[in-house]
Amino acid sequence: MTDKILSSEITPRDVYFNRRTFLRGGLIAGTAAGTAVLYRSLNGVNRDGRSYKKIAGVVPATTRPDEPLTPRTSIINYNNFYEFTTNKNEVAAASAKFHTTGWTIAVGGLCHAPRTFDLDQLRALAPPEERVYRHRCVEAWSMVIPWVGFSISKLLAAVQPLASAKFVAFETLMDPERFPNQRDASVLPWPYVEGLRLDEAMHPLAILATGLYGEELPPQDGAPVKLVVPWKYGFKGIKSIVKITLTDAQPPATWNKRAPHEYGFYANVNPNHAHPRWSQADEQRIGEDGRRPTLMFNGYADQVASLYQGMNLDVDF
Ligand SMILES: Nc1nc2c(c(=O)[nH]1)N[C@H]1C(S)=C(S)[C@@H](COP(=O)(O)O)O[C@H]1N2
Ligand SMILES: [Mo]
Repeated sequence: MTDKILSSEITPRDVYFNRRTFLRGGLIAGTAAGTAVLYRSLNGVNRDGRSYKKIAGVVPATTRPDEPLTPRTSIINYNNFYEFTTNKNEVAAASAKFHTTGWTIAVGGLCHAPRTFDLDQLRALAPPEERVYRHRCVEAWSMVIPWVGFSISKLLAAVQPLASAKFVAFETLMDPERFPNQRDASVLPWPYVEGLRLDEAMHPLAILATGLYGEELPPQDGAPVKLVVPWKYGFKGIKSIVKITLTDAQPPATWNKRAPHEYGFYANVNPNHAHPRWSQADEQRIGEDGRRPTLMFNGYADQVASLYQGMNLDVDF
């Protein structure tokens, strides 16, 4: 029985980063700089040279996919975080100096008890739980990530949504001093925003993540707090959240606004609904050879399919 052991303790924290994946990710192979970066990655050194605080009292996961964890080194060195850079291999370095001092999250809108949380108050809402989830990027690569976090339902319950609240809007910090690409509106409209229907946000699988591999979230993964909705494409998982608002109308979502025919508001993982420019039928699991089939709702259909009963998933994609 492994019930009492964190998955992050059973699997080596830093295993070899898959070299081919790294190269495929666009690293300039053959250059001195490229070789140095690859060398440090192969040796499992976090490129920002920092170590992260272990989170105390993490409740081990009770269920997890029967698939190997993606090494921590891969999770923290292959990222999408356009506020820093659009190069997945460069986010770790570009975010190394990012700090979260004095961070607050304002929770308001259609609720009885709007409130601004500092990080201690946020963490006090619920015990930290390990949640081992598949992560499926819309670009057709995937990972298995041992997050630490808690159900967003705990946060929403604390502010007491009004009966008129139907959606939840999320917003990333806007600070071009700390997020250099926010000076360039051609990258994306800033700040990054996302949204969920209230019943989706209330689902127990939807979490606010404050850590991974038993440690506080590194900047490149969305420190200090990131949304994780494992049955949806990764872009719904908005990073570095400062604002959460209950609304009665569907809130704007960054990629959906940018290219509505390519990225829907729902963005549920669906192998039968191709992206206009590529198939979603299979995926590259980082660190694995070959491709594996993509699962409906990313493998969480038993838990979440009922949320979408009666909807046409080709229309509301
Ligand atoms: N603020 C913000 N959140 C973001 C993104 C981003 O560019 N900015 N990228 C998204 C995409 S496309 C993915 S796949 C995941 C990646 O999360 P990870 O780097 O922790 O794996 O973050 C999502 N959240
Ligand atoms: Mo993504």
